[in-house]
Amino acid sequence: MSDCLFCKIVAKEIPATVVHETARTLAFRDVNPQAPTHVLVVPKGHYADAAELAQADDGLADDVLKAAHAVAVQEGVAETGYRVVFNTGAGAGQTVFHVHAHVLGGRTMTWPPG
Ligand code: D5M
Repeated sequence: MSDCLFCKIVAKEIPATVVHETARTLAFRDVNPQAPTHVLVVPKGHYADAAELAQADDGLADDVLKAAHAVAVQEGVAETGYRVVFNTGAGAGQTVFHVHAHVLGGRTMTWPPG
């Protein structure tokens, strides 16, 4: 999508700090980190949200989840615990409508989330 921020990051039209990449996913640091590790994992193709990603019938959701775990291992937070969050819909706080998994770690997480 030509006007999608994360499509532009995937296309390298907008800079980002990329930390992990596979054939179908890209992971880069969040510009407004909420934890010592805060990385966003996106599919390179455009899906608006987790609901759309869940309907992609080619294992793409698996790829995103596996990339999220690979990022957690790479960042050194897999052992201590990390959180994977898909804000889905404006009412849940989603602001960028290209699906992304937030990978958060490096601090104690509280529950329930706000
Ligand atoms: O999360 C959207 C996230 O995207 C939010 O945590 C900020 C982040 N963001 C916004 N612009 C950028 C750029 N240019 N690079 C990296 N991260 C960015 P949501 O769940 O939609 O609220």
